[in-house]
Amino acid sequence: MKSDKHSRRQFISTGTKASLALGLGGSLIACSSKAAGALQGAAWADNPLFQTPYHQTPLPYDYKALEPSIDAPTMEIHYTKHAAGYTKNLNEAAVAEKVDTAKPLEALLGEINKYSEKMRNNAGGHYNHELFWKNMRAPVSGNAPSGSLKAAIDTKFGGFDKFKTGFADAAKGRFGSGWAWLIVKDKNLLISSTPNQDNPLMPVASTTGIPLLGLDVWEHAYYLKYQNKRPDYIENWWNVVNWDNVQQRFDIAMK
Ligand code: MN3
Repeated sequence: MKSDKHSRRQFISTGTKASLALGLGGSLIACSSKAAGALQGAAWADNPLFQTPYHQTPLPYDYKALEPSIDAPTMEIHYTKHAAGYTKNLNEAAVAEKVDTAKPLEALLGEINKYSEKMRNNAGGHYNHELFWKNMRAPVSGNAPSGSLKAAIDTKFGGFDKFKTGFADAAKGRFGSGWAWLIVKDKNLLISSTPNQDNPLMPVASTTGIPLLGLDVWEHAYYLKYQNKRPDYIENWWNVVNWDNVQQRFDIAMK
């Protein structure tokens, strides 16, 4: 285990040196230290929960499982068309840019500024959706975090309701298309958001960190059922958050 961690650190360190070698100019130091921040503490990166493959994994439930919060037609189109499109385009970019797709996608996201715009959009798109599906489950009444995650949310945000308000504000406030996030940065919980298909693993994100929970606020995620009412979609989405999955990610991110 120890040697695995060591080799992962070496790999990340090599990646950082490779970005240095590209000579990105004045912003170089800020970028590379952000990348190191996002991938810091390689223990989490060694865990299978944080090793996303370059192919779509099967949805952990059927298309109708998240009803009424998210309707079956939306889920089917979202998974088979939108998300599948990102996966296909990611793999095209990976061939063109000679990426080793046997390695987890997280490593590439941590140095996304070495790659094309097509890679950024589709690596982000694929990663974000793979996480999003696993962040959800069939609706649970009174759905809420428990245990150490609940305690950390209470300490950081002053309670679950205040956290939900802060997260929903980030999701509603994201102009146009993007994502809202709950992340761990330097062993602290933070709420953030990113435009388009960016995510907090990318050094280009305004706030980098380890993603625990992501919410897709592209219109394709809710328009069929909610039309322009993004706040209603967000409100109902809380019923299908898989807090067990978020807790597992939290435990690993805090190690
Ligand atoms: Mn989407």
